[in-house]
Amino acid sequence: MKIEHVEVREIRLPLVHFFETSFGRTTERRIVLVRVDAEGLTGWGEVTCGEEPFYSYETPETAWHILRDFLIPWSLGHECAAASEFAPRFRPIRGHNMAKAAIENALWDIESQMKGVPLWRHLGGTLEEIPCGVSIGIQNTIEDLLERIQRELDAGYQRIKVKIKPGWDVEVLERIRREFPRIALMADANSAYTLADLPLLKSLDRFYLMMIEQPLGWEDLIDHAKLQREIATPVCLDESIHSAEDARKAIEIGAGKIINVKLGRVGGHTEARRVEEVCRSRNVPVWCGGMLESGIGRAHNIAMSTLPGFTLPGDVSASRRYWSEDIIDPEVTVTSQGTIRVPQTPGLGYAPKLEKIEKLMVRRERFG
Ligand code: OSB
Ligand code: MG
Repeated sequence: MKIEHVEVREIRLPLVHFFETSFGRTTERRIVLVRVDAEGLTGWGEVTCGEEPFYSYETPETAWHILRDFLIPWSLGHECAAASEFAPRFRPIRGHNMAKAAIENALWDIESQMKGVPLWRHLGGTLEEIPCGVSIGIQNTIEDLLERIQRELDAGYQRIKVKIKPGWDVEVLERIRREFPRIALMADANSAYTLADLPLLKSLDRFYLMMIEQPLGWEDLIDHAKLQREIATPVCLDESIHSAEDARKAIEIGAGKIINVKLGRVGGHTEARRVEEVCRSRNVPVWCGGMLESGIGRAHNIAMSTLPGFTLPGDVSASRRYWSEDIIDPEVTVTSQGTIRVPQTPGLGYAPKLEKIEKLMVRRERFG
């Protein structure tokens, strides 16, 4: 496979409802899309970073820089036998996994088209219907949150994740459990606590959550291991896991019992498959996390979620929860059972709406 052209674009996409985590509120996404041409075919990838360096250090600006000055020059014109061979080529560049993933995932898209199979099958996926949950951000009031939970349950979603932070935790979970005693419920803290909060974190055991996601430091494993020894609720790691090696070490020291896999955070499908393998061989369940992706990133998430280790509902939900109109055709829809049926056509299985992308675009750069 030889990369002939690469095009990087930034689009602005307003969310239908703001999304708030412990690190801030987003109302409009800035999304960098990467289009790769190789072997007469076109593949698409998405940089999944936030607008600000609050989830990780990557931003649309850092991704643009790393793509333009390193990843694209290192890719153009190079011959490689498989999409999976690009990860080693990018290895000397430290970090910047979300920028790397955008190119690599576009190559996986192209490679699956070359083979004439759906991307999910090419990745080794086996599940043709994936279980879906939703991630609900911090709301203005608890009443607003309860109402949103009811709406998502009515739509069929299989589990509810809520965001927590100091001051929006115990009382919120108390109210949710009073209203919805039996639902599959979990909480994501996005690193808002420290071990000094141990008594509070321990007290959350009474809400019998499926898991608590990334309660402690964004790069920490050690304190998460200490915490997991003290609480009954399973710890799920998100921010701290950047590779299969991180996953192995986390499991070895008992830093958590579940891992959230995000394609951007681990650098693309090649490494995501390794994370899945490390976890599956150790009986650690994984699920697919979300980064408020447009349809392109969402389609890649769906493909990854078909790998056999993805046994828990992911944060992969319908396009309409995020956008008045998505940039792919068809949009992602969820069945009344809270599942997504995977596409059966070769490649990504969802076609980018080129005219729509053009309209939303604020900058573009072409290479090669
Ligand atoms: O921690 O999982 C997270 C969104 C942005 C940044 C981090 C996270 C999230 C979500 C949203 O929880 C998941 C989604 O609906 O895409
Ligand atoms: Mg998270």
